[in-house]
Amino acid sequence: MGHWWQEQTVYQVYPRSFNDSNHDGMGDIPGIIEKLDYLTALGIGVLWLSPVYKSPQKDNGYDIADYKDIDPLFGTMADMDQLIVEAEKRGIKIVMDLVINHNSDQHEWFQKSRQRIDPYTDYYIWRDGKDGGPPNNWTSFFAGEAWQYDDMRKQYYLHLFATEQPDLNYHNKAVIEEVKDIIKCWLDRGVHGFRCDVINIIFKSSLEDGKRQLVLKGLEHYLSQEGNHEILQELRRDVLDHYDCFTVGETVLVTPKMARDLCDPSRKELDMIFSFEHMEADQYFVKWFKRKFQKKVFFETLSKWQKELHWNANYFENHDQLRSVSRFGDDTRYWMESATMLATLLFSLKGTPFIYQGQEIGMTNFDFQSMDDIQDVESHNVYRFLGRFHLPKWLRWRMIFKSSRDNVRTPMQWSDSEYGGFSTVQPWLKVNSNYHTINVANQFHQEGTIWSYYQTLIHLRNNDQTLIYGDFEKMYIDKHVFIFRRYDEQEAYIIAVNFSTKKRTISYRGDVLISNYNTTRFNGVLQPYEAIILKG
Ligand code: TEU
Repeated sequence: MGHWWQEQTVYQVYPRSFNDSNHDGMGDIPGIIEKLDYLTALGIGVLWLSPVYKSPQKDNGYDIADYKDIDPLFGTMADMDQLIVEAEKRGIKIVMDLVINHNSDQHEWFQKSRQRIDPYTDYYIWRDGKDGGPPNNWTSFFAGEAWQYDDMRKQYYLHLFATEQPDLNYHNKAVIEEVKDIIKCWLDRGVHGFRCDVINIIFKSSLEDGKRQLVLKGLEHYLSQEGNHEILQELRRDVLDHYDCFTVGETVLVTPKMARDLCDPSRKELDMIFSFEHMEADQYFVKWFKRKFQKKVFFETLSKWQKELHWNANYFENHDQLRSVSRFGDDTRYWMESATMLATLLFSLKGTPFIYQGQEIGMTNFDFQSMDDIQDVESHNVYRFLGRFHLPKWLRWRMIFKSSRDNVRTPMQWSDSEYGGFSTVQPWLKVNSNYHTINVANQFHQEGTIWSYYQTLIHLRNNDQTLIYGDFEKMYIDKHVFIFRRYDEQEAYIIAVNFSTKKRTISYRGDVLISNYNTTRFNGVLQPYEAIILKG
């Protein structure tokens, strides 16, 4: 009926924090291979690998220096080939991260471009300065100006992310040909798709000044431009369509209309996209300004995207976000209940479910003590940037620790042995001190754990056409409760979740397909953080 990538659950591995096999404090590819049986047991069909390419690691691999080589931190190309083969043996398909908006200033193309060596001279976006400053007023996603002056070339280059991540020039056909070649090379090696990093901002239509706005000045010149669509169609037509693979776009600041233009099947661009709107229900304006989690906004937003798109890439966590149990649930008193409730919601929405390593055991946000515990380039840039406005240190620190991406990047908690069983030496980022209680060994194949609940849910969804393909209909939303229906000609389910610490009465009753309270016959009262799927 559909495609394999609609029926499977995708598990995201953040390689540096997954499993360290060679005792250097950094996760690696052989470490992932060791854990493939673990993923099979969970029921995973697709593994998305955050970047393992050669990289100076300024942005943990999202700054690629060679798309066709593996960083020695993570292993070798032989390890990578073995991972693909071993995964395939277990029915797991590998999906790579494709980062093509920018790469690293250490990439050979950039090094040659700085020296105006052809054909690389125009591979990046170089301009002369204006009035003694940068070419325009654009600002970076990582705070501050989006331009860096290069002493060698005596010009500025554009970088929408870190200074060490120069943006590629998509007005240059040669760049598009390079990208096709990279995609082809990985598909030929046996991977089955790509998660495409910030894929809706790759084409800059003009380099005019941006509108006056507080952050991301310049956005209107590069967000989802027509040229962007043309490139995606070309990649699809010339390469992707010749393979059994899928693409999921990471699409920043996307609206439903933009999303449809990117993943409507008839347009042949992307297969699905990650939208961000539901992740904004606990912030004002940008993520650094946190506010109380607005549950109703969260439910309404999820509902809206369910209605607006024919197929969603559903997620509550990834390597840039926070731990969902800490963020949308209650990671102390109702840790188990809220983690399993969130899981039920995720797996009963229409679309492909994506989970992030550690989510299946309810890992929580990190217990940082100071800026020294944080490695992330974005966090450090923003901390410094806010200093320019004389924000006191305590306030800046508060903003960072509440929103830093390092909250989810701490090492995977495998057991209660030292360093959480992730490594035998001090890892690159501290292990959350709750590893003594929250770890895989405590939950793996044990009744009544978050892990086994995920396993059950994955199995349930994998084998239920209605949960996979059924239509979505919103039934009821209030400040705590979200109820919706999934249905097709054969079957109908009512899904109800209670995002509160109090019991809530709803007007539905009936036999339960699954509940995180083991309820079998539902009498209308939802327990704190209870989730149920009702039959019929
Ligand atoms: O993220 C893009 C992106 O929008 C985030 O950086 C976002 O701005 C930030 O995390 C706020 O929540 C992608 C990758 O997922 C991220 O890890 C990279 O740092 C970034 O692109 C640059 O490649």
